[in-house]
Amino acid sequence: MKIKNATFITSVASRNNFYFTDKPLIAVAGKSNVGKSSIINMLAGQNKLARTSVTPGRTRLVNYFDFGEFVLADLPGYGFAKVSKEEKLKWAELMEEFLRTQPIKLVISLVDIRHNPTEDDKMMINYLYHYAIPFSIVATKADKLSKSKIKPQLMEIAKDLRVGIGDMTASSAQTGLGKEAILGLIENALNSEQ
Ligand SMILES: Nc1nc2c(ncn2[C@@H]2O[C@H](COP(=O)(O)OP(=O)(O)O)[C@@H](O)[C@H]2O)c(=O)[nH]1
Ligand SMILES: [Mg+2]
Repeated sequence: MKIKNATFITSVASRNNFYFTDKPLIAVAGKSNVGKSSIINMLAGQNKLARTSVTPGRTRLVNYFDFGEFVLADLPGYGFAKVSKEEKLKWAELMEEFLRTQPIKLVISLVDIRHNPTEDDKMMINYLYHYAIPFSIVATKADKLSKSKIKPQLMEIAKDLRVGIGDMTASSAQTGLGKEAILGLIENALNSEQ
């Protein structure tokens, strides 16, 4: 699948304003700073479509992008240490409502390939199981590991998350590793009956 001209649609802060579209919906989830914006830019073949930041953002927004054949939702990041209990609750409410009500074809769930999944990562996967939403795990920042470490680390993460190795893809927004594989996952999801 080729992405021609992806564009930003809107940012949404409340479950009352989720964006409705006739196009299939793909979502990207993961903790703050894991590389959600970077992977969206990689898939789009653009540098600045989604903002990327060195300092993790606090904003709890769903950002929507039009990718032509589908709409991609960038979900608010989790696991940011400095947020208040209230903000965490707000995040959970927004996320649960999104996963429960939105017609999602696939969630691309990002984890950092260098680390074992956090409790928040596990909670995210539990949400996806709970709502029976198809998902695939993408392990980001693979350029930070030597090539020989990539496969063992993918297996380690798969074990921790209790998923099969076939549900894991390594990626790097720096080298473009994983781009075609992720577009393939999306294409399969768009072609599935669900
Ligand atoms: N080396 C490397 N750095 C990355 C990669 N993806 C993201 N980053 C960096 O990680 C930081 C957070 O990325 P961002 O896309 O903003 O994460 P988000 O908070 O999940 O949207 C930025 O400094 C990025 O440049 C990657 O594949 N490799
Ligand atoms: Mg981001």
